[in-house]
Amino acid sequence: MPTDAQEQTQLHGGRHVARRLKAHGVTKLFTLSGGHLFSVYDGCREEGIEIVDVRHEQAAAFAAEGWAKVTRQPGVCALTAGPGVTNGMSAMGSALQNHSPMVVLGGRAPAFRWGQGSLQEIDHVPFVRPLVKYAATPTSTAEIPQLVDQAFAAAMRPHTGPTFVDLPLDHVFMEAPEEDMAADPTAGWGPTGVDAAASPSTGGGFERAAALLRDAERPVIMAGTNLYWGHGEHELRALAETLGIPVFLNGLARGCLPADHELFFARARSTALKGADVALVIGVPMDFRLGFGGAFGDETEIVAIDVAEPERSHPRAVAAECYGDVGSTLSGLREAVGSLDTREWVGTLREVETEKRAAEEELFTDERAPLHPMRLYRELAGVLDRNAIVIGDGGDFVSYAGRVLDTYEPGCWLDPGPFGCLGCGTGYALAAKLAHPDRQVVLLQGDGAFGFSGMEFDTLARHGVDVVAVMGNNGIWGLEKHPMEFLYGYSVAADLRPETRYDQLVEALGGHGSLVRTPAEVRPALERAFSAGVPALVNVLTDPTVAYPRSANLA
Ligand SMILES: Cc1ncc(C[n+]2csc(CCOP(=O)(O)OP(=O)(O)O)c2C)c(N)n1
Ligand SMILES: [Mg+2]
Repeated sequence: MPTDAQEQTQLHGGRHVARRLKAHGVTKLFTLSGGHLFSVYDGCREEGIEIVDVRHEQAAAFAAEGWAKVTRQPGVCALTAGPGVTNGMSAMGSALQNHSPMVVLGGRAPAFRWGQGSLQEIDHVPFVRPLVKYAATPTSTAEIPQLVDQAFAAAMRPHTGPTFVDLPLDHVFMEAPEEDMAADPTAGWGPTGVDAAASPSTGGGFERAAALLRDAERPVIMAGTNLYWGHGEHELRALAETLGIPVFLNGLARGCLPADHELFFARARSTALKGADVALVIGVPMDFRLGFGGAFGDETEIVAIDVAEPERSHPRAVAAECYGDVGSTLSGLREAVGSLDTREWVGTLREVETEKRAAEEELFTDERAPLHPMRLYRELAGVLDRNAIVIGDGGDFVSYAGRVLDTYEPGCWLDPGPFGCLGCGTGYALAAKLAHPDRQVVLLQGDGAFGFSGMEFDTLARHGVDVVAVMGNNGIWGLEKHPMEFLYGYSVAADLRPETRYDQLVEALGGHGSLVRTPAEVRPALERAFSAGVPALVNVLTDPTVAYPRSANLA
């Protein structure tokens, strides 16, 4: 007679990993091969999870982050032991600061040999721990599923973010019974960034916020990335429309109110934030992007609203704080305040906005060759669909895009975020197009940025991912060269080769490439790229004397 144990199906550790991924709705695993990961691949193959292999682990990890950014679901990558994991660390740092939920699986030397000098042996946990919300190593095959579940739960709990589990070779190749693996995949997590347990629309902070808003004459909303993770866009719009509050957006919140909405503003930002009597600062830290709080007026009363308590203290005093489900905070405020008369305030800001936009017209129609980036973006805007996903990876070239390209839907503007890691773009683009194959995915790349991950055009070509990249090729590290010259009167380590044919590189890797020297050539080149059916690079020579006018660089 067989015993109970003999009747149980035995599955190897990699299969158990894959079964948990599947239980969490994962459909793609971004990776680069390493023997430590073979059983995970075998498990994914059995469970129907697509394996998307790249040319450098940074791209696998940025693809996982990019997947999260465009789906609001956790992205997953598998990085082989030692250098595979270290190569993915920039993306972990990026995801931590962007609050992007992702699960990083690491290969690892077999536990029974730890300390004896196995190939690629190193203890990852101590050095990834500061970059993730959760880092763990199973001590047996049977422990694997539970740790994977915990990694998903931690990634999805507000503040959402990256998590890490490494898989010692012996545990992940050996078997354990199937039934020991029962764990609740949904334990502890709801929709991204929504903490159902926290109800912020009551309590002292909320009452104070409502009272401030009720008396406001010049209110503004400044919203950022956590509004997106917290699924707050509908309530944001309802609040803004009901009370007539002008809205400014940054990070992943771009598109949470369409750029052509009558309450959306961008150019009038400093006038509005400085002049506001009450500012609802939603899902965005007062970091360098908001001048550490100095972007607002000295007298502006700040109401801080977020998906969870902020990770660091505010750099200036705030008048009220509401942490928890953002949607219910915003709907609560709308109901508590009822109505406001902001017509004069909104009218003033609209005048500023219109005037500043009109002043840009000259550069939008600039005929110079090499091109001004603004001229290029005017042409690009003409061929972009409303739901196009635009990804920025570069310096000044991307700063111009952030200023002049409009976003109409959530999850349509991906920049590196405050960690500012060049090279994130190809991974983001790979994931974005795989997640949304029917939409335009446009990667804006500096010529410097291209160098970090240009080989991923091979990845895009092999997987049939027809992203359109548009390069601002100024032959320099523009965002560094101009400030260094300003400070020192000269620059070093700031020049690249002029007119490098990155388009030919992309062609050699199986893509479509074209070189653009004049404004008239832009539109036809873009149209060819969008209809190429393969990944494309439009290599646009841009003017190296153009420096993005910025007030702060490093602090
Ligand atoms: C990984 C990484 N290395 C270096 C930097 C510093 N950095 C920020 S912008 C920039 C220049 C980017 O040059 P390019 O992509 O050509 O864009 P441009 O400014 O010329 O438009 C550099 C080197 C960074 N942000 N990330
Ligand atoms: Mg450049």
